[in-house]
Amino acid sequence: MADMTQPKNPPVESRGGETHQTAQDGAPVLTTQQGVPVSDDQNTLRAGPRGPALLEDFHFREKIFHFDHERIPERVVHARGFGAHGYFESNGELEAVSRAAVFKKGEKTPTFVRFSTVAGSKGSADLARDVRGFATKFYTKEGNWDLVGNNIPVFFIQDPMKFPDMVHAFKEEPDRGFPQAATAHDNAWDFISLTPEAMHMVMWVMSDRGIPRSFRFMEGFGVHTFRLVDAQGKSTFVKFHWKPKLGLQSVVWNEAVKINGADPDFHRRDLWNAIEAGAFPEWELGVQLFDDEFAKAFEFDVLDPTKIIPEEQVPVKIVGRMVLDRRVDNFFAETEQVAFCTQNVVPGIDFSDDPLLQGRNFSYLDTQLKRLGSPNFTHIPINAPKCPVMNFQQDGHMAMRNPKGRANYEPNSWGAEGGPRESPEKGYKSFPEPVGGTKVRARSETFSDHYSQARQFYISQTLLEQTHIASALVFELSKVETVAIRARMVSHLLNIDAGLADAVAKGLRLKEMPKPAPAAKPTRRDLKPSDKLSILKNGPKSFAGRKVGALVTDGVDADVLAALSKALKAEGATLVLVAPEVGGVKDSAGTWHDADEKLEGGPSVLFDAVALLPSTDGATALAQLPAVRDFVADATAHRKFIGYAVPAAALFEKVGVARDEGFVPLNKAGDCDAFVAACRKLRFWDRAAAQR
Ligand code: HDD
Repeated sequence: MADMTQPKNPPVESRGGETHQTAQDGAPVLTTQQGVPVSDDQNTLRAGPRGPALLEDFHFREKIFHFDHERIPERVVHARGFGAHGYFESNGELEAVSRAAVFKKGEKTPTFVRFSTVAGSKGSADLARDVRGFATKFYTKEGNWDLVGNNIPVFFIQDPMKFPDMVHAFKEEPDRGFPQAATAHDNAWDFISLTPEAMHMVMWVMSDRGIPRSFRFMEGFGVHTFRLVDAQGKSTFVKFHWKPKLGLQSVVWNEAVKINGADPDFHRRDLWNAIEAGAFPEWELGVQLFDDEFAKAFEFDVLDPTKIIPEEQVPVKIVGRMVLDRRVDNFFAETEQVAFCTQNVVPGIDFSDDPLLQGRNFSYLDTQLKRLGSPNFTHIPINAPKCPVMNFQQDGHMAMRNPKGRANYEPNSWGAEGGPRESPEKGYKSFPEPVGGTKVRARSETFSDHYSQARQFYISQTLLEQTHIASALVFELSKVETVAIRARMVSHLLNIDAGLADAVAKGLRLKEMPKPAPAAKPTRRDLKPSDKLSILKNGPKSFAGRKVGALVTDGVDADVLAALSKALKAEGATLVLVAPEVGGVKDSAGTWHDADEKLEGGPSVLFDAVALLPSTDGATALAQLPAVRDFVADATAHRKFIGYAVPAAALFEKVGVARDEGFVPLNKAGDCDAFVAACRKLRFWDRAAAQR
């Protein structure tokens, strides 16, 4: 059963000195921010019980003053996110290529990761179709390294000048203030269809990558080409990849829409519960390494963030693993206040001249000042390095750490007491890349092929995944009111794949097919498909980390329930009990089982597979409940594996679903292993395209 135990409240922060203890239960005494003990936190100070409030009430005024200032500006993008602590363990494979301490063999470095959606506000729902942020802070021995990536290896734009326009277009339209957390509107597709460089990224976002099942089942990418620098100063180009140990998995769109209603915190809860249950999510860090020679010979510019290097061309080498094993103690203090910045690099890691990366290096530091209100945001524990910080920067709002002693400048003649000094040997040195050129505002011609890799992505997908891309485009563009924008988008699709353009044009019922969009390069290169780009070709081999929702009633077969629970546990998966009432059910042996969810609050969209285990009487009663119809019909339509006991047949009949091989009998304890084995495929894709 799902382990929902909550931790005890963490101890109240103590700032040293004695805490006042209450006489009754040993709990600390409530105090003001000044540490003054509070006698009454229920009533304001008044002139008589029915009299006016008194200005003198310092406790009330302080409490309201603090409350009035609780909010800080949300992130201008990636506002909704969820973080967790963990560690990165290096296997030493990069020791020869980078001098970074984090890559020493066996080195264990604390990390903090924040996953996010991009367009929605802080309170938006988790299953929006969107890119997911995957930002990692490595607290290394030589300072903090931030790898601020996404779950998609390319980006919409090539030049940071366009970032504000892109974000404005994607977010709510400014006059009406909607739609929230959705690109399915005119402004977004107007901008995209006027920005051919976005086409590759559009293929990714419209694919199932845009609706991941869990943060735990997503890849992550550093996107840009970076440099690694060894102890002798030699540089190697690198692209970073995170590979989830539990494999890739996404939901289907109809599920996403329903999950957003049933549990808008689906991704947050999933990560929280997994760590709580001790099923720590894990990723391997992989790198693609290449040199100048490869960069020159590669058919695209390695500085162009709208391009990938296929893994078939430069294989991904695993250099370590990251485990997320600790939840935050406080969401605001950690997840909200964490401040990532692409310019946070450490000796051994350096930038490339990717223009987007260079622009990002300015934006992140700048935005943190606005968001966190002081240049001292690095003093907040979640942002503070875990190695010594020694410099002469001082003062400012909320300074927690000022230089000690007389010297607050350098050079000085105070000797050892004069504070820290620079170190040419140990200090960060930028790679001495020779640069030169004429000052221009221009896009390199090597950045101009916008369709070849978009097509490569599309043709690398299974037929089913291609259908999903077409349906996503039809859905999004059908929310666009301006027909000319719909048609302009189809004109780009013609440059990617004629079949895709045709499917979308038909899905939108365009009156006529537009001409292909003019392309900077008339000839699109025909690239080979890359299997690594498909989710379904890279599915997990086990059902570990997944959830089965078992719909149970009084009289549920005790043996089957016990065996199912055992088989799932052995697989590393979770059983969630869904019952007509949350109080629970009594099984055939008379044992009581508390339910994890009431049927109406535990629809099948929240699970990877379902088991219908009613008794005969239970099935008759369930058949009367409208929520059962959705439970069964959705599980079938979303092509989930459905384990069932004989009495559940009455429900299938009532709902009108036909059984296929994805329906696995669960009538005796011995059936459970076969059901779990079937679930490893995650979905019974062979089920005829469903009605929803
Ligand atoms: Fe960005 C946040 C990832 C391009 C400007 N970005 C932000 C976060 C992630 C990314 C994961 C959230 C970090 C967190 O959890 O706190 N951004 C990317 C990737 C990009 C990218 C992978 C392209 C490869 N970003 C990008 C550009 C600019 C920005 C081109 C501006 C020129 N991004 C920001 C920002 C944010 C941000 C405005 C908002 C909140 C923050 O930084 O801390 O500075």
